[in-house]
Amino acid sequence: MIKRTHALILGLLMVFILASGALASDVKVYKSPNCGCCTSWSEVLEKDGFNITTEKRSDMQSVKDTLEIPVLLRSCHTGMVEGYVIEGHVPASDIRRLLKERPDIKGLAVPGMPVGTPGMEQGGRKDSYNVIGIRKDGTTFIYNSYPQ
Ligand SMILES: [Cu+2]
Repeated sequence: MIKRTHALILGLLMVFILASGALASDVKVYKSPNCGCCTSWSEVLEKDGFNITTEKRSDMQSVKDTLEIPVLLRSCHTGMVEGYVIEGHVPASDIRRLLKERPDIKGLAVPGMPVGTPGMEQGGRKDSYNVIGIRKDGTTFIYNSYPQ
């Protein structure tokens, strides 16, 4: 009887863990202490339902070196979600699609800091930009394009 109760509790725990995982993904954000647009991007993701933890780093280039983010694709902050690298102002919907489809790639990047990306709003101005997919061998492809 005790064993059955334990099994039931374990089962409920598993359901709870799986359910909470499906609801909110944890994003670890590396940013330099004074980066305002990095914080704005984090807030956009938070509103979209992601759990954000921030690590302030004054050596962002070495963070990107360690994660082997191609130099030409670099931006301000770097995020990590479920093993994927998210470089720069990548829209939440593209991260959701990534986590749903789970391609065997390194991650996504929006190089530079285009105006109109999430966290880079400036009035109504929206520059056109691509979300770049980074394969594990460092080659790239266009994952999505804006405006749509
Ligand atoms: Cu930025």
